[in-house]
Amino acid sequence: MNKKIIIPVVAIGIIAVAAVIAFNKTNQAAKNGVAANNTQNNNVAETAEVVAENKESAVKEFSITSFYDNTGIWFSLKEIIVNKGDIVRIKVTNIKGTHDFTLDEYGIKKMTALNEEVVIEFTADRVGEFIYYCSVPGHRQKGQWGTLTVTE
Ligand SMILES: [Cu+2]
Repeated sequence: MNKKIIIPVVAIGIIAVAAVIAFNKTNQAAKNGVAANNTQNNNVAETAEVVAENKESAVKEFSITSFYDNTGIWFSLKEIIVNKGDIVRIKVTNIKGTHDFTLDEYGIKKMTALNEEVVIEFTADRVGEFIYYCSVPGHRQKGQWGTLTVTE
């Protein structure tokens, strides 16, 4: 090859490489831009959802007594049903014996001293059926438990 041909070929090669690099950079920037926009939109959507949930969440209050009789050991309330997101307030009064209130899935375990109202409060953020019970040995087996149902 003579020099007259080689120089233009090299020049075209350099221009081609430069064009590819420039195109890739532009493309990457565009992709990043789209990703950033998506993230932003997701955040806006999540915020709106939380506001909507807060508006719906209600305080659901229940009163329970703990006691024993000649048939067993009991919570006076065997079933609690709430909606997801509700604030659940359970007032437990132990009127006979030694008891606590335990709800493992929500990390709750509270002693209930005799004749004192103990207030247990939590947000029902987990859907499902959960057993609340007294963890004093033998009490759950003798009947001191109930079902918390959290529906979607
Ligand atoms: Cu008990």
